[in-house]
Parts: sequence; structure tokens; C-alpha cells
Amino acid sequence: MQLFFSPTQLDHDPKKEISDGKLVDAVEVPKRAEMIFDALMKLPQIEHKPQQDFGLAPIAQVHDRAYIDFLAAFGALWAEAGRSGEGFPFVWPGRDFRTDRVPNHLDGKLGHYSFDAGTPLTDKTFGAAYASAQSALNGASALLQGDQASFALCRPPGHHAGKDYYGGYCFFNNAAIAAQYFRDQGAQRVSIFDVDYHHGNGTQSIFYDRADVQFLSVHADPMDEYPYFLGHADEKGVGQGHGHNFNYPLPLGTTADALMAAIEAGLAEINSFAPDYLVISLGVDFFEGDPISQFKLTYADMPAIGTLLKTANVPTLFVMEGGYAVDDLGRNVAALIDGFLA
Ligand code: Q9C
Ligand code: ZN
Repeated sequence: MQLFFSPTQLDHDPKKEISDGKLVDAVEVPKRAEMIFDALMKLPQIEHKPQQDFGLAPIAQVHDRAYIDFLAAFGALWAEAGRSGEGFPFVWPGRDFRTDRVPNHLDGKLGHYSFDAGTPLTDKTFGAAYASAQSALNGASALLQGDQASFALCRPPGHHAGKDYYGGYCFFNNAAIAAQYFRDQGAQRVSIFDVDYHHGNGTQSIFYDRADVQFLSVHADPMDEYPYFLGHADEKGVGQGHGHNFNYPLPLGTTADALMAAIEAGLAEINSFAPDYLVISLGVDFFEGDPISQFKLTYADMPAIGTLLKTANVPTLFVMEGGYAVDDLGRNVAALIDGFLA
């Protein structure tokens, strides 16, 4: 199994984030990727090679150009405003405000292109998010060339990012970019199974009206957990996309049995859809020791999840999403992948 990761992804190195009314230490940090990389490299089946640059075009197949340009320009705009530290939005359009104009002022732009204040933006974010998306594209490319499985160690993560907004530590939607790339390279149908503690709101939104990309997500019930405003079971898709979106919200405190039952239900839908490729948006923030999450899976539960995902029996691209128990992160991901490869 090829592993894709570029050190440029480490350049997004925020020190602080806003949480619980305070500026606290950032949890989505470069060390996450280092821990996962080191643990995966210890698996005998993993190989890591230099990767290709697919450019901005496949990213622009998913994200608006103006949004991409804003992320690229952010560092200069922030410095020009004489500010230091990470950028955070603090004003958003209310329900009946206008969103058809992008404000000139930096604070207006930040609100226009985001949906939360918990996601630090730095002058290095664009480059790192670009490199993260390239890892996903390399992973997709490996499957297009015939590999049965590949692992894109994406970080910053992607599944909360929509076509023109960031949030939830996500800037470019790596899983969506990979899925779209499969389609643009001739695949007929692609499934994205989001197995992260949080609902993959960005990915759902991007494909909500499409029949060619099926989206499924197991996650903590949005009534009680971030992102709060999307991820309910009655979100089925619209227009051509109706019947191609599946949400499996689960209660806080969920353990392995219930999570695995939800994953099995999702796998049955994937099986009927018969995709050419499967993208797994993988977050291990369902781990009991995760500092921001409230599911109760243990290290010992990880291999069985990997083994279960393998039963999809479709060429599979893993795209890394969340997981914030940094010291346990590498071994949790490696144990799950070991279960998948067994
Ligand atoms: N007080 C991913 O897992 N909210 N993103 C944290 C902590 C944001 C998680 C609040 C959680 C986003 C990719
Ligand atoms: Zn998550």
C-alpha cells in the first residue's frame, strides 16, 4: 500500500485556536501527521515514494477560484493589515444578509469564506492545504493505475470544507478533490464513506445534488456535537442526488459495537451502489482518549474497523481527516490499517 505525504503539509503550524471562549493551544498540529507517518512506515506493507504535483486544476474542479485565491492571498492581506498571529473570523452573514458580494475588508472576507471561529488561518495555510490535496490526488492516481488501496496522509484535513468555505480545521476538501478526480479520469461512480467522529458536512454539501458520487457518514449526532447544523439522518440528497446521501448519527458515548453496526449499514449501501472507487474519509477522533470528542472506542477496537472496511471489496483510497489524541494517533491509525491489510 502506497502512502502519500509531503513535508510541506507541516508548514501550517498554528499555535492557538479559539475554543470554549478562550484562545487555547491548537489541536490540529503538524505533530499529528508526523505521528501517523512514523507509525504507518513501520507496517511492512507500506511504501512511501516521492509524489507528483497535479497543480491547481483538480482543486478548482471542487473549489471556487475566488475562494482559492483568497486562501492564497490571506498571508499578504493579514500582514498588510498590520496584524500578527493566526487569523480568525468573527462576523458572518446572518440568515437574511447578503452573500452575493465579497466585502473588501479582510474581516468581511474572513466571514464570507468560513463557517466557524475555531479554525486558525496562517500565511502558510494555503501552501500546506495545497500539498495536502496533492497527497489525496496521488492516492487517487495510484488506484487509477491499478493499486487496490492507498493512503493519503492528508493534513490539514478536509471534510468540513465546502466549495467556497473553510472550517473545522479544513481548507481544501481532500476527499472531494480525489472523488472528483476519479470522475474526471473516467470512473462512473465513486463512494465516499466518512468515518470520522464529526459529520463530513463539506463533502456532503459538495455532492448533495449529484448521483455520480454517493456520500455516507457515521458521526456524533449534530444535535449534540459539531458541526451542529448538518448531518441528520433525514438528509438524503436533492434533485439527481436524492437517495445518494446517507447519514448515521450516533449518540455521545458510542462504543465499537454501535459504530461498527452503522459502518455495516453504510457498507450495504455502498455495495448496492457498486462504485468503481471508494474514498474513506478516515478520522480516528472516535478514540476514547480524544481530547475534543465523546465516543468510546479503544485501541483494541481499531483493527476490526479496518477489517470491516475491507469487506467493501472496492479499490479504496484512505484520506486522513481528524484525530487529536496526538500521542495515540499513530498507533490507532496503524492498527486500523493493519486490520484492513490483514
Ligand atoms: N472545543 C475534524 O475532525 N470544534 N475537525 C472543536 C473544541 C471543531 C474537527 C471545538 C472540531 C472540528 C477534521
Ligand atoms: Zn473529526
